[in-house]
Amino acid sequence: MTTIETWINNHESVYKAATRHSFIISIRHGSVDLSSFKRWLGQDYLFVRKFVPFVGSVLVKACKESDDESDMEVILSGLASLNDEISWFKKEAAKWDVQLSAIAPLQTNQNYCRFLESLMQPDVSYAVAITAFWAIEAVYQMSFAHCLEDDAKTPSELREACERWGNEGFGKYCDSLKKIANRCLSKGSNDVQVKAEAMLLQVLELEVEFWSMSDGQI
Ligand code: HMH
Repeated sequence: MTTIETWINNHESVYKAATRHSFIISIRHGSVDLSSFKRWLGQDYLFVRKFVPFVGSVLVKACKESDDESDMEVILSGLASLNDEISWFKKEAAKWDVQLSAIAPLQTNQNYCRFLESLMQPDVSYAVAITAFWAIEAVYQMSFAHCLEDDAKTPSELREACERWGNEGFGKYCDSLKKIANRCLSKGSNDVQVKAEAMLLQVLELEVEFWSMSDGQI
């Protein structure tokens, strides 16, 4: 078993809470409250704007610390898709009459963004940062792919959002990130492994809270 597989098995309940949250299940059932979807849209736009510099910091760490030059292309493709994502959020917000410039980050979103900032510090190793990057992307991939399964009743006007993260190409990209993370972790010291596992748990908890915030539960 890979390091990440072992950790997912060890933390199955929080992994499930993050990837099968009631907000996602409500999209999949077609019962989602549209005000929740709009709240998610506005808050996630703000999150993604903070996620870009974090991914930039992972790219810088890869250039300095990676022993495989192909890592750069994978991370760069992630940045390219974030560029498309920002345009998509703007277009989607216009479609739903959500005024992005008027939105302030809610507390849960602020907490998550502060966590991203802490991971941008130079003393955080590449192995820890790339594991966080994979986890953040993988939660969205797993969640939204669930809304596109054959028996899902996802409303047609929400399918495009689900397809952004639930499509096969995004799945392959997440697999590439996972492979890089596992390679770095297997070469990492015990200290790096302990830090990375704790960080993975924090990501999963923050993702659960982000969904709950979107759903208006907190
Ligand atoms: C909160 N987690 C959150 N927002 C996102 N857009 C992603 C993960 C994946 O990009």
